[in-house]
Amino acid sequence: MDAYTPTREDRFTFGLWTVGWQASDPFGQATRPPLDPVESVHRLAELGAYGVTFHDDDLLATEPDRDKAIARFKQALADTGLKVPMATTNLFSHPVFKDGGLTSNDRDIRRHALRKVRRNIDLAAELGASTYVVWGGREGAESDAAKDVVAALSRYKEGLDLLASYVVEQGYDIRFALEPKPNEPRGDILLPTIGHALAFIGQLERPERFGVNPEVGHEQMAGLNFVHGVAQALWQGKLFHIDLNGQHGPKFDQDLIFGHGDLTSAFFLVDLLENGGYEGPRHFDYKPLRTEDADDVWISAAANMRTYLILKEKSKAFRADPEVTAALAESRVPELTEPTLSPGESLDDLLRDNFDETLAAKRGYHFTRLNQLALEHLLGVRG
Ligand code: GLT
Ligand code: MN
Ligand code: MN
Repeated sequence: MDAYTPTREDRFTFGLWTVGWQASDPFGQATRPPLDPVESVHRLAELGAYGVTFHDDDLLATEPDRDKAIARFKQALADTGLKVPMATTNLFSHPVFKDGGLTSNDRDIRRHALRKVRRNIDLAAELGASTYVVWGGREGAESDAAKDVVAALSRYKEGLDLLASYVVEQGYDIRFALEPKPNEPRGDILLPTIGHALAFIGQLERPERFGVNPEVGHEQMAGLNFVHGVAQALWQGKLFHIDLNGQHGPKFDQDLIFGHGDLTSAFFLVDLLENGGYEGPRHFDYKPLRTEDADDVWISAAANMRTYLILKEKSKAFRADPEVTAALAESRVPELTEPTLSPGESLDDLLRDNFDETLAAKRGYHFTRLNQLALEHLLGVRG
């Protein structure tokens, strides 16, 4: 037990598919045996997690009988007190979804996908989940000839509108969180970034029921700044959920442990989440490395939470440091929160300003000093 030991109040959650990943990849077979979801629930509870999340199919990892699998899962939740804040549907593993689920060219498959989501939404509601994630990993194409993207977006909207209406009709306290990803497994995936997803939500019948579930690595695969994307989602009141993990720049989706990729970005992300009004669970969507054995899996799960808590402490120390406060002021960071016009002022009033453009252009912002201070906090040589 130390200051970085997680407790339920930290609200850390894990997908069953994360610790349960058997590590088969396009080039090699599984390196770990299947993991019983019941064991995952118990191990995560012991490590201090708050909850677990799941795809419909994850529950069937070691028990093919759906009713039995659900009963065993429920018992494990009751035994440990672990919550299920989020659930989702697997519309990507089965070969039937090779051209997508809600946007497959095949109409029968789209109807099948809707039935699959509907059934798992019922289970999600029963287990008390308030967020339903939609990651359209197979909703996309490899060839621009193969997909009518305009029609696909209409079908995506149709499917999501139907599901949102269903949730409202049933009286479920569930909101949807769209998870963007630029590519992999499809060559190009629909709703590739946070920005695309936010814009798409505005076209839905019930936009208030939809937000985003951004994932660190997915935005970084697209070369984008994850902290900026999350800030915009927060600003729009759309950060319903978040997938924390690590990634080293634009390459295949690494799903590393949180902080094991771009650490500086992870520091500023924790700082934003802790101070920017995000109240949802801190959900880890990572993959234990393929090189790791069954025991290492739990070391990796713990590492996600520990790293988050260390960064949280670093962020606190950064903000409490008087030198940082002074540097922020010298960099005029707080000045940006001031509206550009004073109350009652108009554009005409600006004409009366006595502004010296040459002088203003000369002033430096001293961001280097500020960034170095952040880095030194992160490296543990201050505070
Ligand atoms: C899949 C994907 C994740 C999504 C999950 C939700 S499953 O592992 O790589 O990013 O969050 O469907
Ligand atoms: Mn990922
Ligand atoms: Mn994810």
